[in-house]
Amino acid sequence: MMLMCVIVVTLLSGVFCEDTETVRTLKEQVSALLEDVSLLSKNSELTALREELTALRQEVEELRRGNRAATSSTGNQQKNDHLTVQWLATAVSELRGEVTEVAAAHNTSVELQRREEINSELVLLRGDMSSVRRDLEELHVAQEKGAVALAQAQQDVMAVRSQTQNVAGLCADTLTQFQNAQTEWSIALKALKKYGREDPAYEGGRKRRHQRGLCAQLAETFCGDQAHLGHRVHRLEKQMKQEVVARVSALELASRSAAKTVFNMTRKLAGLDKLHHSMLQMLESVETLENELDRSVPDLQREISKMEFNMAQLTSSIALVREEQGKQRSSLKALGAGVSHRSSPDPPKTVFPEANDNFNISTIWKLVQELSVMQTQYQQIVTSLPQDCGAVRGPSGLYLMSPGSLGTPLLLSCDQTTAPGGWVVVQRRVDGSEDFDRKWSEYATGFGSPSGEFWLGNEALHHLTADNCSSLRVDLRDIYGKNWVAEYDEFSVSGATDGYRLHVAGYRGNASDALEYQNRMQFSAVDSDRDISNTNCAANYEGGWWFSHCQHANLNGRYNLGLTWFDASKNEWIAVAWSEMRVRRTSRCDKLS
Ligand SMILES: [Ca+2]
Repeated sequence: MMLMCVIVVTLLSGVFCEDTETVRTLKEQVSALLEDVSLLSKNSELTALREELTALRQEVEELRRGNRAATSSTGNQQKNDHLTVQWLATAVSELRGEVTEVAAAHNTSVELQRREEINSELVLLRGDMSSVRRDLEELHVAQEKGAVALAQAQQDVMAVRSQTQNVAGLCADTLTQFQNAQTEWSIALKALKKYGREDPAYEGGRKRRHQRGLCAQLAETFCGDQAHLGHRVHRLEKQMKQEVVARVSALELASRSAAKTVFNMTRKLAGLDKLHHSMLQMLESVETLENELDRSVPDLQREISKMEFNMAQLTSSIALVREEQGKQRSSLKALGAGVSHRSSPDPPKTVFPEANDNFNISTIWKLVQELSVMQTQYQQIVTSLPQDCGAVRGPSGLYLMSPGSLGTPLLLSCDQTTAPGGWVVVQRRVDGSEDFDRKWSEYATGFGSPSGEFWLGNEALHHLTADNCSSLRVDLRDIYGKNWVAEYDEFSVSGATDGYRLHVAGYRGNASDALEYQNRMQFSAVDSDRDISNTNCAANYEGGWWFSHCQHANLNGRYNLGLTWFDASKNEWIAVAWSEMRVRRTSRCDKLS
């Protein structure tokens, strides 16, 4: 192929030397065609192209020969050359179109190959389909055969039933015949006997013989019939028995099978009933559990918040215990160092004042008298002081007072703003600046400043409330800024000998009656555990209070974590950030007095 194309090009270049540019262009086109042809050389459809190229070569040869013959005639040379070139150009363009077609055919062949693959797969699928169809047809045939056999069996069963009915009818007929024969036989016998007895002299021996012959004939006939009938009846009875036995046994078998099936079905039904019942119960239980869960969710949330609060308190307590242990270790070390440094066992010398010569008895007596006067004046001043803030007519503030039988003046903080006024503020927590983790004696006398955080003192509280004419108002503000109030119509604190026991009654307010849990309890401090708990509540919560087991309310505990009041309505602990306790004499006692 390549060689052929090269020849074509050579011929073209030799013949049309004058039209060199056109020929060059044609050469380039032919080269491009050669490249295309070389790419498609392996394609089987190039045969036609090859043939056309051969034809082209032959035509070119003829042209060459024609040119050589007409060399002399130069008149039409140029015209012929032009025509040839045009023809060649047309041929080349045709050739190119054919090459394009060949390429397209090549692409088509790839597609055809794919189609063939798909076709082969389709053929395989068709084979599978026909196989399946055959199987289905076989199954259909088998089904039809089964249906025919079933119909045949049903027909057989019907025939057997008909035969059985026929046999039964025949048997009944035979029995009827037999009974009729017996009846006739007995009638005949009676007639014979009658004739034999009543006509001994009638017509003589001829008639008697005839009767005897007739009688014998009848007897023979009936006897023969009777035997035949008996035989038939016996045979039928036997057949009937056999059939009946077979039927009965088949029926028994079927009945047993049916009974078994029924039993199984009943058992299954009972099981299903049980299952259904259990399912219903389970559903009910699940619903109940869901309802209980829904109901208990708020309680659980409250418990969780309570536990979180307690956890925080415990964590704080542990940290403080550790801190305290560290302090105690330091103290022990210091004590040990002090003991080791004590080298001289000399006892301390006590200096007693020596008697002055000028200090005589009369001077002492005079001094005692002056002192007595001063004491009387002091008592008068103290007695003239107001006993509580109810007697104060001024605004809120600090006033010197002498509550009850205390006998010593106290600087009390009066609150005239909170209705109805006349409140003695006995406790205040504001910011945790005052240490409330104090001993019994400090709680007895009181500590802190009435203008800030303070505890009035158990002794003062006792004297303020000893006549049981006081009411208590507790004001709280939680860490979220919400205000709470708990008021008690009755409030009193017993004396030191009774452990400053708490008494409250007549609650009202929005903070719940949390003090009731600790009502009638003695006061406890870190060094005086008077609660009913196995632990030391005052030490745990770092503040003195009327603890029981330990607390539902505590306003003297460690600031933030120790300050609590239990809100029973929501079952939640109020995290107290600010608190004030006020005491006021009630109008009830004023009326009594
Ligand atoms: Ca205790």
